[in-house]
Amino acid sequence: MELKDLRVEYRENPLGLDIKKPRFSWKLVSEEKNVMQTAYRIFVTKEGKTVWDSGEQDSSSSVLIEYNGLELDPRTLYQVQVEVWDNKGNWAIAKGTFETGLLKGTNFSADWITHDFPADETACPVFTKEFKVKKEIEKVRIYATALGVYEITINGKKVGDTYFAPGWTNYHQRIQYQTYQADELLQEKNTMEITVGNGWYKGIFGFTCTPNHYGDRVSVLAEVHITYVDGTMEIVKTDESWNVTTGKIRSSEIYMGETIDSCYKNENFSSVLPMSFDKERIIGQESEPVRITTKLPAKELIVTPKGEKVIDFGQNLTGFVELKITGKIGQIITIRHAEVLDKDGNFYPETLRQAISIDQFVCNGEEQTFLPHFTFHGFRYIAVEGLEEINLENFTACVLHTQMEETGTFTSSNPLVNQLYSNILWSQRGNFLDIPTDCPQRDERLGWTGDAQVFAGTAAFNMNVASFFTKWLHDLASEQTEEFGVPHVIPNILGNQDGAAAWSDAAVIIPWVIYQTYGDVRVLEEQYESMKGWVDYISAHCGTNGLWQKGFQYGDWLGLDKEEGSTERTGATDKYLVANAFYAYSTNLVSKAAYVLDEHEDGQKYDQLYQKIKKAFNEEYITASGRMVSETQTGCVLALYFDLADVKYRERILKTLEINIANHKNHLTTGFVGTPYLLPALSENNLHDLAGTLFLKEDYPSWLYAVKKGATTIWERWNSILPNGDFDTSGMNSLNHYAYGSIGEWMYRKLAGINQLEPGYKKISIKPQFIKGITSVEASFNSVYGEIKSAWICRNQKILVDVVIPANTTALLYLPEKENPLEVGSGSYHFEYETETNLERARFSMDSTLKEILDEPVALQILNQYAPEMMNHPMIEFAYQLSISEILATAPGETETLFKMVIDSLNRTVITI
Ligand code: RAM
Repeated sequence: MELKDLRVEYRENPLGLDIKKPRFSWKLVSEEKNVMQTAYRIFVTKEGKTVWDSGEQDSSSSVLIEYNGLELDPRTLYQVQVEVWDNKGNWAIAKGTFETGLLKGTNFSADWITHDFPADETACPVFTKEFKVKKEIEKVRIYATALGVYEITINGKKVGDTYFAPGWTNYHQRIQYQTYQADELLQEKNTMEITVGNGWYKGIFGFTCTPNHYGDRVSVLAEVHITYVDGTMEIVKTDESWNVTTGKIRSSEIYMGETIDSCYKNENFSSVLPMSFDKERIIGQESEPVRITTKLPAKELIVTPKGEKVIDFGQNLTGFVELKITGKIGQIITIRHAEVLDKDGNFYPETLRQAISIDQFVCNGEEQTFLPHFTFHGFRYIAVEGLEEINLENFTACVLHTQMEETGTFTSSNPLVNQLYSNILWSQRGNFLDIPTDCPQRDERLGWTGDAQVFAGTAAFNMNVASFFTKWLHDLASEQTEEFGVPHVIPNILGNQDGAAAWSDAAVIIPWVIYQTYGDVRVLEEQYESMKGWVDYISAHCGTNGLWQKGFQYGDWLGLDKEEGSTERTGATDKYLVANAFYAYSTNLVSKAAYVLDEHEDGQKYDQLYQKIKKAFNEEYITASGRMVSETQTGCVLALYFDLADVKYRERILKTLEINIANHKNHLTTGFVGTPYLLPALSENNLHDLAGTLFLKEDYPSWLYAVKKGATTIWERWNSILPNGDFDTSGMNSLNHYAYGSIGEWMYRKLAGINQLEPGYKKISIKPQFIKGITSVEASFNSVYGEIKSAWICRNQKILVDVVIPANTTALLYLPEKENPLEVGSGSYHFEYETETNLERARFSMDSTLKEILDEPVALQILNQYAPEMMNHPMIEFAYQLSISEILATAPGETETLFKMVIDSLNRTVITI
């Protein structure tokens, strides 16, 4: 047995940790089966002296164990040693470190400094200081933050490799500082520069593209702590001795892009001005920083019909382009960004709305590498101007996001499904840039609570999102109104907002997801007031019937079931039905959280409230014979999945749902709110086959429709690009919007069958559920205990299942087609047995639409050959969305034989599985 992954607050050997009671986690790794930890002991030492010895604890806890020793000192390195014993008589040890930051309460002694440039100056200020180092250095730490976004260089070298520090928080109450290790950067004579971009603090942001959301002057605060070998220390800090000038970054805005003039030299240094900004708001960095996590080479050079020189990176992404070039002095290269080309193949930046996203580089005649600093773009294509000849090797797309550990994998026998999975992952990468944003490209990029809420479950499979969401939830709580209403975007720059269902419910649902995924109780403790407050807010807005039926709601946002021609975005489901479904759901979660926190009185109180809401919900929204007020997919799904409908109504509601789906020819109509629960509700109510049918639909509207249209990220709308190649023109059409990626959770939980029976996956359930059309799945989730794997193949009358259960956990294995689950401990398991099941799917049937069939080029060939007159028939376009059986109901008999033949030969030739 070995110990791996010793973590302090989810991080490996963290630097600048600003938590008074950090928590330790580790993983047991063993070749043996059924391994459980029987005891642990943690030592924490400082300069060889023990500050905490947990003593030998007979316990299987190995996740998030809280430090309980002497009070931690700021800026201090601690050694951690964990010893573990297992039930097989083994002992193992792991060692690590953490270094504390300033520790909140220990304020910066530096001063905030700013400049007095005229208001119309767009160039980024560069704050500078020269200083000497006289003695031999042992270590150097820099603690810094800014109002704006900043980058530090020492002697021309960038300090650290992170971007967009200090990150976006509710600056009215919280602003993070960062800690950097800079041991190797100092020389005898040093120049330190801190460049500050407008960022979220002062920059142009929000729908209205207005600046100064938090203040109209950027500012910086920094301390360099130099420890010498002789034990003495010196601090260089921002104060009135610094100078300020402007530098090569002549303008920079997150939405608008950046201009770097490498010929620009400014020797006009002026004195800095003091700035007053409450230092009490300063907190340590809470989540992982933003970094360039991948670089993608340029794939193809395209000259568009309009003559634009366009480079395709093959992937819609968030970040910027690095350009290597030896240009002429003063030569200007302009890079514009777009997610997509239009149907004629021209550059199409419309999805960015007013976020013009233009980077400009002015060359200095030397060999140069240009890289923006304080802007990011959502793009797959760039249009390049100012270069006669384009050499693809000189262009690289840098992918930027919060650097979270990727914890999930998923592959299947179906390439379209694999592409969908990739699209979900890329939309998460693209939108987890310091805060969870709705989209990364247009003049929005806001922390919409609803989007984060619906996607959180999937996000937590794909990546370790514990610290990321913890930080954001702290902001959420800090932004709640006096009545505990939750704004719809966090951080909130949209002004006064009251609560809205499913959006504001992020306050309750996301902490619960974090607790369930990582066994993290602290997030519940810290958010408890916020969670309860939100539910109490709703209660205070209820009528005498105990239901919330007034005020603004987003309903089932972008649901397709609205009336024909309606421009309403809230879907057809009664908005208050949605609101009360979430009211009930959140109340139930608050009750559960209360029990976890040993708040039994609250637990009972909210449970009673939950029962009351359920009763009122049934009275208001379901008739005595089981009809729902909104017989929409979302209406039915919420009533079933949130377990709201009385048992006596469930069967009828399920039937209603089934009929609704059939009426839509097995297509979904759900919006943001219903989509995450649609397939789970079917799978959990004996309609898993139907869930599979919906999941694998390839025509509009469906998940795979976008994939077939070439999507490399998840679209905001089911119809972001219409079947004929036109774009949605509502003015709200992002091609990188993770909300509908919420299907990822169902893929992990149902297709791969990976579920937790206890928080943190201390007890696991593996229950793969087959669907027709997928003959194999291989998925894994790296839980806080270690990697869980579930893989299956069902082909040629054989089922093969491979499962890996990490040490220190147990699992229930539900093998497909076997009656009783197996109870197992850790280890790798392989099963092989006979089956009659055939998952190979005849993709086309008489129920397929003409469109679906014609999308296969072979079908077109066959039809053109045998029935050219039909293909030219004026009604053919009208019949596109009709199924073959529907067409046949009105068409002459011999067409039937023809279609049967086409379908048969298609099923023989196109099946890829
Ligand atoms: C749009 C956002 C977001 C959604 C809100 C209600 O502007 O893109 O996705 O949550 O509206």
